[in-house]
Amino acid sequence: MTEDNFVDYVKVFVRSGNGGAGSSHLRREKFVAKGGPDGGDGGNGGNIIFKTDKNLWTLFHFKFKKHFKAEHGKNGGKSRSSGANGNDEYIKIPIGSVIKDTDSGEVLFESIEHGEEFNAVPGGKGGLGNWHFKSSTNQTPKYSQPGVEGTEKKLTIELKVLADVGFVGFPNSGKSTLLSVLTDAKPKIGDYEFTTLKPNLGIVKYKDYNTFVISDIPGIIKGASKGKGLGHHFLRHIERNSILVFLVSCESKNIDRKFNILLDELKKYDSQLLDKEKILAVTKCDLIDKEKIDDIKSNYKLDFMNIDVHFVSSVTQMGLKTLKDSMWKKLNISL
Ligand SMILES: Nc1nc2c(ncn2[C@@H]2O[C@H](COP(=O)(O)OP(=O)(O)OP(=O)(O)O)[C@@H](O)[C@H]2O)c(=O)[nH]1
Ligand SMILES: [Mg+2]
Repeated sequence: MTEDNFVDYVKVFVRSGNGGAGSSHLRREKFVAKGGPDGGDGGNGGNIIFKTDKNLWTLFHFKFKKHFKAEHGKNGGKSRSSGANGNDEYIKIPIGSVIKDTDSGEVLFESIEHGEEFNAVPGGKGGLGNWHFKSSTNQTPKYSQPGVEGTEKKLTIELKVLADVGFVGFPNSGKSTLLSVLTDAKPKIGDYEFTTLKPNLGIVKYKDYNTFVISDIPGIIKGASKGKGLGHHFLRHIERNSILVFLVSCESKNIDRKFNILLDELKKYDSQLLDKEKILAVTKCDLIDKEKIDDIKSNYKLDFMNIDVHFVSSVTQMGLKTLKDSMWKKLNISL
């Protein structure tokens, strides 16, 4: 998936169908002296229905269509014939979409499973035909109800990536490179900060038949939770990850401190993120020798947090097998 195709935020305009009007028809037949009221009911307007589809991965399809209208209900007819209901308008969304009312910000729906439906805007009800209003005092009512108008809404759709494992790290820490060696993904890699501007997803094949999904998000820096760098906009993508892998480059002077900054930024965004299973990967270890690795090991003070620490290199593949084992094990604990 190229970055340009990764659309994770859209605003759409939707309108449900108007209800059809009830009919105020009076029966007129040759041999019936006083034909009674026989106007049928109007049909209901079509609904705006969102449907979750596991074959969609992004909101890219909204790039070209942002206005959706459901069909109006048909008017009622004579002989109590009801007007047809308007067709519903179905809008497909990927799993992990959150639909909000744009004006109030209220969350209306979160899509979790394939096939789920959400009626975001019900169609207007059809009006009743005149025969409903017949009474002892009014045998031939000419009154029938008009249909209720459809409703217009502005909705915002946000996509939270539903990957099993989320990569979290400073810019340039090697997240995208690691994604590219562990999975089939081909993200952009660069020797500069903020190479990744949109999340990337990749699928890991584990021991013959198992698979899991990793998401790589843009780098996080101190102050990200206050909007620094690319800000915290992307942190919502890791809300749904089962486990988090933190990446810190072995070139960092103080690995614990860097790790703690990352934890702190996450905590400021949403403290629940820290309840997830965590792994620390010290990256680019091909750049240092074994002595330096031992030195780092004896200096860091992470043991008390019960964190699995892995020394890895995407270049030499060092530590990647045990990192995969650890991700798989933690995924299966947290499921
Ligand atoms: N020597 C060495 N270099 C690496 C390794 N992994 C990544 N790099 C280099 O580090 C730089 C940054 O790599 P990226 O994978 O783009 O880093 P990132 O964390 O995705 O960066 P952002 O997208 O900017 O947040 C690139 O020049 C990579 O070639 C590694 O294992 N060893
Ligand atoms: Mg990157």
